[in-house]
Amino acid sequence: MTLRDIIILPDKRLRRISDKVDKITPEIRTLVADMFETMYEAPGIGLAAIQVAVPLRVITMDIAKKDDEKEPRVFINPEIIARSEEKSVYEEGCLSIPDIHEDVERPARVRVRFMDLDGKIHEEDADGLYATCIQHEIDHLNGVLFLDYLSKLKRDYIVRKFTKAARKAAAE
Ligand code: GNR
Ligand code: NI
Repeated sequence: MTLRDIIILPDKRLRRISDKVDKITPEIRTLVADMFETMYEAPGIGLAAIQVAVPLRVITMDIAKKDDEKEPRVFINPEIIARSEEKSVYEEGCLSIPDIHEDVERPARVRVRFMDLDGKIHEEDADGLYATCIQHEIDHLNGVLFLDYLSKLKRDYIVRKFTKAARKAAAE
């Protein structure tokens, strides 16, 4: 397994729409193993492949509490097939936007269809943190960031801050 670099705002690749996986190849298995290593090391509760610069519809997740047993989950070509009317607000963060945490309102419950590493299709109902996280990750596959749900004022402020930091880092 290999730790991969996580790309950070304002990297334009975060706005790409990721491609469907049409076959579980050894490369996909390696990608998933590397994503788990990278996600646990960060640490984060979810990771989309585009965050390690791979534009494929692959997500890793583990929302188990810190001292509980690990619950690694893989979602390939995930789709939200139903959303609740009811909303919930959760304070979100993103490994590609470090140190920014803001409240985001999303559907409280979703039904998700996805493929596992054996090519088997599953459907699951998600609520709570699972619902928030799967929506956040599927957004990444569509080039959407949690920033997009904030006011334009907040979003512009955060993007500017990261753009300045990147410019400064490049000049050093
Ligand atoms: O680690 C993460 N925590 C988190 C907290 C609230 C809502 C969503 C997330 S996902 C984030 C990791 C990440 O950036 N995944 O794309
Ligand atoms: Ni994220």
